[in-house]
Amino acid sequence: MNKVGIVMGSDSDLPVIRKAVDVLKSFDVPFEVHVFSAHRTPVEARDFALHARENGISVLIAAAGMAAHLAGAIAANTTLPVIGIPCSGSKLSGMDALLATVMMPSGIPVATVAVDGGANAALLAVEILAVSDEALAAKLQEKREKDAAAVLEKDRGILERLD
Ligand code: RP5
Repeated sequence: MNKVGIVMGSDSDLPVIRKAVDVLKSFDVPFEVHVFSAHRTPVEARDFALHARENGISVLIAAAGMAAHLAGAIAANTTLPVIGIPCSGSKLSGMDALLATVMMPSGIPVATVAVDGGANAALLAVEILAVSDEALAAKLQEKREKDAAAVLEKDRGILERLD
């Protein structure tokens, strides 16, 4: 199966990445994880993106906070799909990272998820892989049904909780 490549700008982004890793593990999707910064280790970040495809990676996830140029810098060096996660934790609570990640110039797309949206980043990566993997698509459908059932279970119990 194709791999997901995950990169974070700092190990302080780990709680967000952990949510992504948990989702990938639940789908048995292989992944590799790195700490490379667009600003502090630009050469390593670039090399990771440049060689991602030949290293068996099909989708990339890049998480960073503050002036979050990591996802864009990764996307500039690969034609693989890149999913950006803006991380909170700065004085601007992630608004800085959100704008820096989402406002990409035409020609270099980054699919940006919510601030700290590690789980959705991984789900989107799985959905991309599932385009050409029916077994994975079936697992996604199963999860959707399970999640819906959990909401409906809450619906049935909501009146009692208001007593
Ligand atoms: C970004 O700056 C990182 O992605 C992190 O979210 C933020 C703060 O990094 P540290 O100072 O915690 O290493 O580059």
